[in-house]
Amino acid sequence: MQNNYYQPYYETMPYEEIKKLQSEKLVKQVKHVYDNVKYYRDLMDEKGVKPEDIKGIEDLHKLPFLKKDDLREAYPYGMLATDLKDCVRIQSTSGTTGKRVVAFYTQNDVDMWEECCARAITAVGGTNEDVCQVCYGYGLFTGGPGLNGGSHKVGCLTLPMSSGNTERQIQFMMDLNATILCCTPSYAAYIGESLKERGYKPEDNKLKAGIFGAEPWTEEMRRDIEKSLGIKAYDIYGLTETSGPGVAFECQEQTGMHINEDHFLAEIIDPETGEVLPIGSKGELVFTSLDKEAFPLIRYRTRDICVLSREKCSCGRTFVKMTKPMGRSDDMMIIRGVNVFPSQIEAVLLNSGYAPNYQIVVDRVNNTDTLDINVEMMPEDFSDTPKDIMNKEKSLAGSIKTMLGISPKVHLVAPKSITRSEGKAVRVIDNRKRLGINV
Ligand code: DLL
Repeated sequence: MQNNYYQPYYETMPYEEIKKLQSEKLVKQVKHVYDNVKYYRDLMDEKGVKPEDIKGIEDLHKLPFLKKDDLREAYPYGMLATDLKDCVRIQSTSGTTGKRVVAFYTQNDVDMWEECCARAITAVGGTNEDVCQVCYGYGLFTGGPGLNGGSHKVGCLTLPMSSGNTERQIQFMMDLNATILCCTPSYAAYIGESLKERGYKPEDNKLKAGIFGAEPWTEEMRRDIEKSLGIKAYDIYGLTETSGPGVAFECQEQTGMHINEDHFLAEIIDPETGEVLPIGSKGELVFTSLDKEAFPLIRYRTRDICVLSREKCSCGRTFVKMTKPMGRSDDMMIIRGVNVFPSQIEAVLLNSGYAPNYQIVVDRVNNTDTLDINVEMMPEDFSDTPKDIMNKEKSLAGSIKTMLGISPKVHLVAPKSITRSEGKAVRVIDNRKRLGINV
């Protein structure tokens, strides 16, 4: 494959020039945020830093971090840096009422985000001759809208499928000759299996590449997907807070994801101390969005653990590369593409009159994540008939589904049957680790 760039000027810019560009943008962005976002101005004042102290990226370390809790505290408008009338869109993190982060976009923000996705599509060989099937979820989740916009910018014929309804996905894929598939890696694996079950061979479809992300996946999974669909499978990374997918993307080398450094300034820090670590160290990824107008985040702690590398890439891009996330520095799990915190499940249990004695068991079966929650019955429930217990399990599963957006299997177990811990309670057993997935 040739070296395919969407914006070659930026994608192959010498590093010295990228640094210069980042410095100029950072100085402006810090002033924009200080002038318009009281929440962050207070954090800077508390630290004794003024916009004039930031003369370039070498001063970045002087600025305070932002965390997910800050964004929740500032919900909904506390981080907004423009007039609401200048905003054209919101997107939101998966999750729950109360825990949601709402991100705002001006038209320029949407354009920049879609260009990042267009870079990712072009990097896997996408052109205006391609048919791009987008089966990430549409709506508040950024996956569908982001790749949809990127596909338009490239000029692909875009199939805005959203997720689910695999029968229809396969029908459109085959009838309309889709050449690029965008979805979560677990859904790609499932589509591969479903094609096989229907008697299709990998060479029967016209797909050439897939752009898969939003959840952890392994090299083994990549090989399986590539085999079952007869394609090259590429990784894509991003998070709602910094726009969505396309913050980083893989090129033909498939050895890590190039971070769109002209828009996102990356740092690696020690998650315990906050100390900035040298390139090549494993630590928490922190982003500063250099161009975002409505929802610009400075030194935002992603909680994703990874390593950055500046080794020369055969694709000609000069942007720094990040490894796949190797885990998280908080307790967030990604289950069927949805971000889940154990505390959300605990809140439902407590609200429903249960004691906080529970265990969450996550696994991946046939490439689909499973979520089982064992909850101790209250002593007064113990005498209930099996039918009563089943009804209670169903009702609790319904409340948890309302909170998380995904359905768990709830199992009410005998009082005192969940092992009590003498130290930190082990609330989560994530069996996906046995598959080598970095959860
Ligand atoms: O998952 C955005 C996205 C959509 C990325 C489609 C790629 C493709 P959130 O729902 O806010 O946004 O979740 C962000 O998902 O902090 C990571 O922990 C995880 N994540 C995203 N991409 C990857 C990936 C979208 N390629 C959180 N590999 C991030 C592993 C990923 N984890």
